Amino acid sequence: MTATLTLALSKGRILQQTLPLLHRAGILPAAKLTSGRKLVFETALPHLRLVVMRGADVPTYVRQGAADMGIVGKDMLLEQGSEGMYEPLDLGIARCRLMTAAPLGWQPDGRRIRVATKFPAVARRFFAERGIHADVIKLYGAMELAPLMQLADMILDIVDTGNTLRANGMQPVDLVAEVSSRLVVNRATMRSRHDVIQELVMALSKALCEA
Ligand code: PRT
Ligand code: MG
Repeated sequence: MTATLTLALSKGRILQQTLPLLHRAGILPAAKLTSGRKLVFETALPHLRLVVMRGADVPTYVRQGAADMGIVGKDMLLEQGSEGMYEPLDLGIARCRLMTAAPLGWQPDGRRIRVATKFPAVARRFFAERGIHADVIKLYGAMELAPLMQLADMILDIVDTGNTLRANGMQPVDLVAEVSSRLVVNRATMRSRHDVIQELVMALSKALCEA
């Protein structure tokens, strides 16, 4: 009797793009993942269960070993760090970019730049590496609002089509990082359950090739 492994899934748009991948990998949830209030799901595989949670919580669960594996955006890993985890697979889904952006026509004037973002650690690192003095302002909602309201000069946010920026009179400035969703594995689990994990990684990479 082998202990059950837990795979933590990020809900929202990552989950939508994870479902076909799981299906092709033969990981079939016992109930529909996207409806109802259920959070934990058995699968057709006796040794694997799925948990659905906020993407921002996945690294914490996997780092602590409360979940053995996770599927999460690289943006979250860059913000929270990958300590205690391996990142064996780039799933190539939910692709986007972390970018800085500013109102059209905005020019730095030598003063400290105020940057609004949901990714303060990424922002501090990005500006520090460039020797730019930036005051980072952590926000939770629409970043585009901050320059409109003179709370910030720039933002650092996720950009996909650029439509959100354009609709608010802003333009991308610098690429901070390319983002896609990754499979992460708790380091201790990787050692103790190497065979099962390897099998799962293989099944998922095969599913990626078929995509
Ligand atoms: O509530 P919260 O937004 O924090 O999370 P959520 O549970 O709603 O998750 P969800 O569904 O928003 O997914 C978030 C994850 O998806 C991120 O961590 C990324 O890894 C990935 N991802 C991929 C995206 C996008 N594409 C994306 N376009 N996350 C967010 N966006 C948003 C972005 O915030 C911005 O407002 O889309 C807007 C930009 O899109 P364009 O096309 O207008 O440029
Ligand atoms: Mg969202």
